[in-house]
Amino acid sequence: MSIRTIVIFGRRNTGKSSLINSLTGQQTAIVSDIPGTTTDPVRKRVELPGIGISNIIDTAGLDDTGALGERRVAKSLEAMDMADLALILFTNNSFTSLERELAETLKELEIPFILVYNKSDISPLDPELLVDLSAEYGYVVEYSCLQSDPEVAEEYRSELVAEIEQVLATIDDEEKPMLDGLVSVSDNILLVCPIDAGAPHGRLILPQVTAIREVLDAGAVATVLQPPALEKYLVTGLLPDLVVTDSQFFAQVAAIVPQKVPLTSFSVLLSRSKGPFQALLDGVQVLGDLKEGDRILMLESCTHHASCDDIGRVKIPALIRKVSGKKVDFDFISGLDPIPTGEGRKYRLAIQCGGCMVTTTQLRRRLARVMRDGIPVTNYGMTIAYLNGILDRAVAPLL
Ligand SMILES: Nc1nc2c(ncn2[C@@H]2O[C@H](COP(=O)(O)OP(=O)(O)OP(=O)(O)O)[C@@H](O)[C@H]2O)c(=O)[nH]1
Ligand SMILES: [Mg+2]
Repeated sequence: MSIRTIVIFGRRNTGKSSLINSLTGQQTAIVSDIPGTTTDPVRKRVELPGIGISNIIDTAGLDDTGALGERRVAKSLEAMDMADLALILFTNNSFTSLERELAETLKELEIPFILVYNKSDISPLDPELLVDLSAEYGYVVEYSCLQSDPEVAEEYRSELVAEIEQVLATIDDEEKPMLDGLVSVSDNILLVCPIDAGAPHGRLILPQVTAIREVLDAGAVATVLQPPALEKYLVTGLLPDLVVTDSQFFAQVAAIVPQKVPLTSFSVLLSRSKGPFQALLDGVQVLGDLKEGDRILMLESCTHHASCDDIGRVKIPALIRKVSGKKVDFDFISGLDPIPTGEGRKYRLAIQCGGCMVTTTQLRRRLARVMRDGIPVTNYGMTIAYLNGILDRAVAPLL
């Protein structure tokens, strides 16, 4: 199982940093009674009993004010993109619109969360509030970070950790294999892997390596070649059971591979194993209805890879302008840089790269954030297939 990330949210002074220290039994985070002690999100790698190694992200208080405070709040909220689980800390029997809005946002982004009532040693949780919140959100864990009695402290800790463990166990974000259901024993899977100027030195890229490994695991045969060798290979009459090509060569490969041979691309496969497949498939249709001056947001998650960079920044924009015949504008966001929220209306579409270098959770979270702003999303592979008029063929093996 991948390492999980837990993000702690709450107002200033609710004890977010203290909670990390209490859970880990170490003074790792700076704590003080001055509101605003934590200014930037701080990530700690911790070992939690029963859960194992996890990342915990401490954030600045969500009630911070002033120009700088607002920037801190925005930074805290960005940490949601990393969250497998969020803890909403509140104290003093005060669960207001701030906490409610936070809970709403987390629900919309499908991030599970646990309400933690801290400082219960000072003021116990009001039984009526407990009933109300339990009815609305399922459960509230009462906590106290400042316990002189080690046994009581351990009781608090183990109850919260048990709840965290339970919620994490319900998360199902394991990536499906790329070739899930597409390869059987003895199949011949042909992988078209161009080694061009953009290819990394001396190695293949991750989706290619993953596909080869999955073919071998299935007891099938992987045939790997570059586009120029394809025609010669097919002349042998040995028809593959499936062809997977680099998206950039989709048009050329589709023209050569006989219609009866299933054909798809690495990027389309990734859109199924990682992404919200149907949403990406629906989103690509926007390309058929672009208007003059429309803006498209390009999301490039793997900045290290020169060829992705070139596809996202140069080739796809050029192809979209050529096929649509419209003057379309593009904005680019690299890596895991924040996506501007609330500016959705200005984009007709967002196009995500294959996302081979980010986790499924990170990819889905980012796309969910974009979709929440009302922007349809699709990805590089579907875009290239659509613009070449071969989308139906590329997704057919996956339907
Ligand atoms: N009595 C009591 N005090 C607590 C508890 N948890 C934290 N505190 C105190 O509350 C104050 C704030 O704690 P922090 O952990 O710094 O709070 P924070 O939420 O990280 O605050 P910011 O970083 O400013 O947003 C400190 O003085 C802590 O010692 C608790 O459970 N009970
Ligand atoms: Mg703090």
